[in-house]
Amino acid sequence: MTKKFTLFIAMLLLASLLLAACGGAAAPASSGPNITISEPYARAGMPNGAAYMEIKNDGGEADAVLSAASDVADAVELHESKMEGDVMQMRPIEKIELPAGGSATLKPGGMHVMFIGMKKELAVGDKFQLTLNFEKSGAKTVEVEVKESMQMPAGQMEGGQMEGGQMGDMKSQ
Ligand SMILES: [Cu+2]
Repeated sequence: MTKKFTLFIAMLLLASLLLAACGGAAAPASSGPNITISEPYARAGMPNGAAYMEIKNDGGEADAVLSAASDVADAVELHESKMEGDVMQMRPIEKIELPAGGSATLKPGGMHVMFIGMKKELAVGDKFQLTLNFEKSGAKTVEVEVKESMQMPAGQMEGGQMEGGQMGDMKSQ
C-alpha cells in the first residue's frame, strides 16, 4: 500500500515535471522578436518623400525589416544616407537589421523609408499608412504623420502660411 502510494506520488511528480517541461518548451516561442515601432513621421515633398521612426526589438531573437509598402508613392524603398566626400548620397539597402534586444533609428541623414514618386503632395499634418515587412514578425502597419516638408526652409514656411491664407491676405493689402 505504502509502496503503491509512493509510486503514485512519483508518477504525479513525473507528470508535473513533464507538464513543466512542455510549458518551458512553449516559452522560447514567445521570446522571439518583439517589435515596437515608435514615433513614425514623414517629410513630404515632390516628387519624393521619406519616413523616419524608431524600431525596437525587445525580444530574444533577431529580426529585420525586409521591405516597406504604402499607397502614397509609386515605389517604397529602404535607404541609407551617407556622406561621400562633401555630398550626401543615399542608396537602397537590402534590410534593416534588428538584433535581439537592439533597435534601429531611422532619421534624417541616416536610414529611412524612401517614397519614390509621391502620388499626391502631402501637407504637414496629413496622415497615411505605412506597412513594414519583417523577416520573422510579418507585416506591421503604422500611421505616419507628415511633420515637415522636404523643401526646407522655404517650403516649410510657405506651406504653413499659404495654407492658412495669410500670404494671400498680405498680398491683397
Ligand atoms: Cu532615400
